Amino acid sequence: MIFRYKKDFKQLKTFYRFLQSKPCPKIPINLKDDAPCFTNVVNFSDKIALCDSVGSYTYGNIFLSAKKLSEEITQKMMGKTSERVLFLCSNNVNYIITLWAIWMSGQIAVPLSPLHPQNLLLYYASDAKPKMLITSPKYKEMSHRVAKNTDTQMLVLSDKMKLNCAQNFPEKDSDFEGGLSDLFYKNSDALILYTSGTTGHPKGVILSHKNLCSQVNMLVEAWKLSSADLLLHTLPLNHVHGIVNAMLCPLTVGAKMIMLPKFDANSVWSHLLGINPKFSDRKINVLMAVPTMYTKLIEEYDRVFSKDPKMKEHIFNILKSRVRLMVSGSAPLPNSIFERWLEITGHELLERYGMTEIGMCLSNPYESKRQPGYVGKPLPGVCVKIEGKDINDKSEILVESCNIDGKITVDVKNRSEEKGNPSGLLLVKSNGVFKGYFERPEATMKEFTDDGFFITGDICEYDIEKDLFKILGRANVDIIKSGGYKISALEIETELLNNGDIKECSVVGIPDEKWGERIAAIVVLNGDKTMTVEDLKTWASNRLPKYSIPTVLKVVEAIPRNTMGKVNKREMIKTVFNKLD
Ligand code: MCA
Ligand code: AMP
Repeated sequence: MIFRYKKDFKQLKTFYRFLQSKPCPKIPINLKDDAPCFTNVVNFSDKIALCDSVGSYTYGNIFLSAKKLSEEITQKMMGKTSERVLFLCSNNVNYIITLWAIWMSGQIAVPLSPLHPQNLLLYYASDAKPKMLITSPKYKEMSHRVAKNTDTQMLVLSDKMKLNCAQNFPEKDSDFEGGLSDLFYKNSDALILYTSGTTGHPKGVILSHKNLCSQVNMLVEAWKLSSADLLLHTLPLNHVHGIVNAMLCPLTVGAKMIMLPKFDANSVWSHLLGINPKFSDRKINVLMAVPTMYTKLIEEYDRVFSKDPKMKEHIFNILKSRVRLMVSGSAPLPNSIFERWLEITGHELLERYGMTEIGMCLSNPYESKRQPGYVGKPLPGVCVKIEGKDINDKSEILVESCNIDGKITVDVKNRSEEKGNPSGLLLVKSNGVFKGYFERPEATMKEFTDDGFFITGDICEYDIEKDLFKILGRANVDIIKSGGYKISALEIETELLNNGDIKECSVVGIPDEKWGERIAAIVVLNGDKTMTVEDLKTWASNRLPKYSIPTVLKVVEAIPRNTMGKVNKREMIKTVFNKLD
């Protein structure tokens, strides 16, 4: 969608006036504790839920399409429930129909990403032991190979499903009853999301319907999400950020979404400014994105508007008056981006902290000032602790903070002037915290304390004076965050060692303003072999997801080791790449 910004400037001004006048109604919703969001559809069945590149779809239509598909799934599953069903769909209505259909038939959804290479898809398919793989026609071949290799039955969505969903209108007396009993969902698993850790292969994080409801409800409450909202969805749909925060939240409250097939800075600006002709009557008021997306939006703004003061003023006025919430998360938001975004749009980005295993946990306030570099306080229903070490190197709790029944408490233990701000491992407890890793009871147990707190692996500080939490980074250097993706250095190293030219390697994340961290490989080559970063990228292109492929390569004679023969990655980031932590 190429937009000619200047040419449409006049249209933008007229539209701006129109926007000022039309508030959307808010439909009151009773938030449920453990039922999937399609059970709310009866409250807003004729409302538009989604606009994608094909058309617009009402809640009622999506519900009815999902119900039809769920009958097919149930039949193919021969009545069995709680089986894993993989699905591979683009970011459009097919994704929501399929997800709802899987839940209506009582199965557990395992979303796959088209960005993942064949070997990774095969790994997920063999680990999740699915009974079915559902895919849209676009990914039929790719999915067929996965299904065949793992002996999974495949269901290809009809080409017409999307069109039917856009065109058919529910009868007046349509029945929006669907799915299984309340009791079933109360005790059932909903979703498995794969996440990388510091050891072994990616693990499946099991989230129950209760977990998802809790994750949704806390955000609806904290960020005042409602049916009056129109959210621009630009995130991948195999992570909590894109699925729960940006999709299930609006679907639960009856809000509207514009879903882009993928993030594209030009297209996001067009939508934010309401000057995309196809969607010109839609005013976006909520955006959720990772810091790299905001960086890319700023780059695009500088490229297109920097020499046009009038346009800059209009952008500021439109976004300031129209948008009510812009969230950043999944990785630390650099202060420079916070400040620049404020200057361009008049908006303080609301930074929050979360994780696949726990959903969202800490958030800056919705109503008062947001502090750059900080992630605020616990969200509703969340308790956190900071665990440090005492002088005998024994673990001790330094801070405990909870948000219960609308009241946030913070208890700083053994407080003293000399100690400064307490910092240490962040521990979390809430109804949003996952049930466990799929078929890995021992790995699950290792991640919880005796009193049931999840050990995040993030180092957190409580700033006593500001009364705010701050994330200082990961305890383990082998977890890299790049573009908001969590990436295991060890998984990349394992893959690189399959390259016959590489004798030894070490992978690190080096700090980068745009990507958070860049993936850098330090390699020792066999014999007189040579390698450029382009060679490495080409070789890795069908072996690793694009975002996991090293973009920095250093060929060395030997991997630097300390006197004990150990590789110190933090030291290596400083010495080999001249970067400070
Ligand atoms: C791509 N490139 C990179 C990286 N990725 N270079 C350095 N570091 C990287 N990480 C290079 C590519 O090789 C390519 O180069 C060029 O940059 C453009 O890449 P492309 O993939 O086209 O970029 P993009 O499509 O614009 O992707 C950027 C993105 C994406 C949209 C920011 O990374 C993204 O969707 N991130 C979101 C991840 C996310 O949702 N995380 C949530 C998980 P060349 O042109 O030479 O090929 S965390 C979560 O869910 C928890 C609960 C939470 O807290 O939210
Ligand atoms: P994932 O497991 O992919 O969901 O990624 C979760 C991780 O992202 C967390 O453990 C943090 O390391 C990181 N993260 C998420 N939000 C933030 C944030 N606002 N600031 C710093 N790190 C964050």
